[in-house]
Amino acid sequence: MKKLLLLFLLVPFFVQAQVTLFEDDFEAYTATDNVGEDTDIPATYMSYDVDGDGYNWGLAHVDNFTQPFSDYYVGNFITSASYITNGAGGNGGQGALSPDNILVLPMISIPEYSADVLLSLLVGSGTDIDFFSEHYSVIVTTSSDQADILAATPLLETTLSFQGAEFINVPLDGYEGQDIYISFRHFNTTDEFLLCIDNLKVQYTDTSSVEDLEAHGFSYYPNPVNDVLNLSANTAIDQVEILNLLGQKVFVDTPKALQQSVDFSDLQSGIYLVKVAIDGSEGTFKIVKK
Ligand SMILES: [Ca+2]
Ligand SMILES: [Ca+2]
Ligand SMILES: [Ca+2]
Repeated sequence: MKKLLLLFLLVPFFVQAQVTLFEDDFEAYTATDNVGEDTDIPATYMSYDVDGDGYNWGLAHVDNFTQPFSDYYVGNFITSASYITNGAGGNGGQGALSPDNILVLPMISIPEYSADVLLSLLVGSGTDIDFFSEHYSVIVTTSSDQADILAATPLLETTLSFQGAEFINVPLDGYEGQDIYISFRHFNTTDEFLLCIDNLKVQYTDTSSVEDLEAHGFSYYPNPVNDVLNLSANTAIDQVEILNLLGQKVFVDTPKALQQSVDFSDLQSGIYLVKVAIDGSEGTFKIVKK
């Protein structure tokens, strides 16, 4: 019994899990070695060459360069050029460019019960200490069309003020329950060097709680449970999921009924998270198995 009480103290009552929606360090791809001159992006991404010069976002690897790119980026990263070194890469180099290149991430579904949705990424310049003033914006749209991306008000628009790279955070508030596209636009820059991106991540805090289910008359008993957990509501229970504290799903069912019994008799003693969905509302609560 003492052990059980200790577990209660260690686990906060409200479930406020940090959830990763999207993550990419670009290490799963093969970058072609024609730095800044190519269009080799991951298949799930899109890009637009708005200025139409044939140069666009492309994957590169730190080892593609004679300069020390590994000081700032790890392995593969994605880059758009405003200058291509003469003789570099496959096409012999082009000198100065005035890019207007858009990179669009795969669609991301932001859950309804989310808060503090945050985009984080490593963004920076090339390695030339005199050429780092790349201008870029971060844009969120619910369509991946070029015209819609160009018409949207950017969440962030800035010019790199330093040589090197840094991690930045861009809050994505107000997109709960929507499917979004995040874009990076490299533009309003001429004759600098490279804008580079690595270590993309989108995460959020899961705010679902059992209060959201109370409007549907939801209740459960007993807790702690020996054998059978009984769930009931006055609207059909759409889904029940049970996870252990390692996040492993140990039970899932879609009863579509006002009542549901869950057999706990084969589960080990300990704390479980029960996730219930009713008519678009979601709630999570803890159950102790004796
Ligand atoms: Ca990387
Ligand atoms: Ca490449
Ligand atoms: Ca271009």
